[in-house]
Amino acid sequence: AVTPIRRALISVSDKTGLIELGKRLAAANVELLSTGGSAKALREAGIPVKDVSDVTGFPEIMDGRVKTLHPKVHGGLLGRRGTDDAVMAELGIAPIDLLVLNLYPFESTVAKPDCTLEQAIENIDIGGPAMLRSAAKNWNDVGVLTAPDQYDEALAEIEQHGGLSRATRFKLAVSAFNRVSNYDGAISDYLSGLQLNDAQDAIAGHDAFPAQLNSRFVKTLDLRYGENPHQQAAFYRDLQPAPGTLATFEPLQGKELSFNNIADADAAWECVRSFTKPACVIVKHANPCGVAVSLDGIGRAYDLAFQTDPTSAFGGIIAFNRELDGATARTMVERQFIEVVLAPAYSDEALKAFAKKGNVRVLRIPVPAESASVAAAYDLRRVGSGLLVQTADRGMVTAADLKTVTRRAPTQEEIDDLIFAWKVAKYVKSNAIVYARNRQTIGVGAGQMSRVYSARIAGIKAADENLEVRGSVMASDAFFPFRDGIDAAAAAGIRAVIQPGGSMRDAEVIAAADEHDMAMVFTGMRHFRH
Ligand code: 93A
Repeated sequence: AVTPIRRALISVSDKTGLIELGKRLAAANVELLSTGGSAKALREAGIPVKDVSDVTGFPEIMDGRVKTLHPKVHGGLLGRRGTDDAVMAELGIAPIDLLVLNLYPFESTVAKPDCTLEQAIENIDIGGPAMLRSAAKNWNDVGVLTAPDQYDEALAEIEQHGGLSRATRFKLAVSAFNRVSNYDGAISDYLSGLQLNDAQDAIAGHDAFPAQLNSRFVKTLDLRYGENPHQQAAFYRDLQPAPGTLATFEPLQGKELSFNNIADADAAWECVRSFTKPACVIVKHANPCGVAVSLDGIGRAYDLAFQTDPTSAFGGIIAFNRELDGATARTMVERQFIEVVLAPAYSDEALKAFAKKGNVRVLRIPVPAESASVAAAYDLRRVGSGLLVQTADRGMVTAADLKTVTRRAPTQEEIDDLIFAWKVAKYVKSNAIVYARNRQTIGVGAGQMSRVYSARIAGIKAADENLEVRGSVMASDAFFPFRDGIDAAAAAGIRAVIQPGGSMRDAEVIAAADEHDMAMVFTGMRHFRH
């Protein structure tokens, strides 16, 4: 059943396609009503249009805050043809058969980095969503368009049939409710984010978790497939990504990113940016397989990170926390197959080197000036039909937080290595064991169900690459439940250990370390990562 369209109300912020729409509706003998700016644009194009304020008999007031919130407008949209005819006639409410409306640009306004609260608030549309809801609720009699990309198809239908079909009206109503829902979600997320930022320190409290979570994401990439080729996938970023996070990347060259590339890139990037000195992190299958920090610069850091495990580094995701120079980039492309490179900046020479290997995905992640506050981020994980939500693991210990529990205290050199190994362990899947010496990973044991196996694997890796464990330190992401892990580490030549502590058998574990003349420090903080 096609309902004829005789009157349309046009109120659009995005004026794209407005004139053509007005012309075609006028040509189809549709009477046009419109709000301030839209009416002005139509009139200037010579299209006959009536002001909404003339229909309501009420001017637009308060800088446009109140322009369409009137029974003559909402009655015209909501009146049921047939049922409400008498009351409409009695009160002089003329039916409105088509609403063309797009909302104040809230999302794009708050996406601007310098957006003020006042600007955000002024861009909260009130009358627009109200009209969209009225028209969509009354979809049986009214058509509703919310975006310029819907105009053409609807106009063609109107021109051909004099109105919109029932199926079209229903589809458009659903789309209008979706638009309103997303719009309100964006407002709610934006304002909630401000509230959280004000209370950064209180975030650990449960206040951080609303009764209903409306996290909004915007699609930035359609991916070829998911974790496996038979899965479909896309990448969405937060409506307001925190500065310096992976989601803010700029692709500079390379093949399209894959699902696994993005997951690995996040691990590599988060790990590398936890270091202040020049660092390189190489990730494979979501785990760092080589990490190094070097005061000689990132070129040296890359060499050292690569040395840890060249086999795994093949096809790796490589991240740097400094501008990437030409010499390092040339070494990289000559030495190994690379999936993704991440850095805050690239020299022209570096970009030239990568250009020779066109497939390498080169991503730049702009890093905010220091001390720029990082928005509170939730860590989300789907389970069945539920969602596990926690605040992100921002815990980071410094030398001052370490508690020496053994007779021997770590030397300064050992402390530097312990902190380094601890930072790496935070990004290794549990159970995580990291051996390190001179700010270079010597062996990494990841993702084992028992801690002893992770330790054994770290040792095997070191041996396979002829890396000397003697004199290294060991980090463990969670406490040692028994002394066997310490005994095995001592046998391999480990001199100092960093771990959270807190086991029932801490005394036994400390005694083992003392027997081997090892230094052991407790962090009091655990870094499970699953
Ligand atoms: O400030 S409002 O919330 N108050 C209203 O009564 C109202 N009616 C329509 N914003 C309102 N609108 C919005 O104005 C529409 O959603 C549209 O985005 C915009 C079009 O204004 P103009 O035609 O003056 O450019």
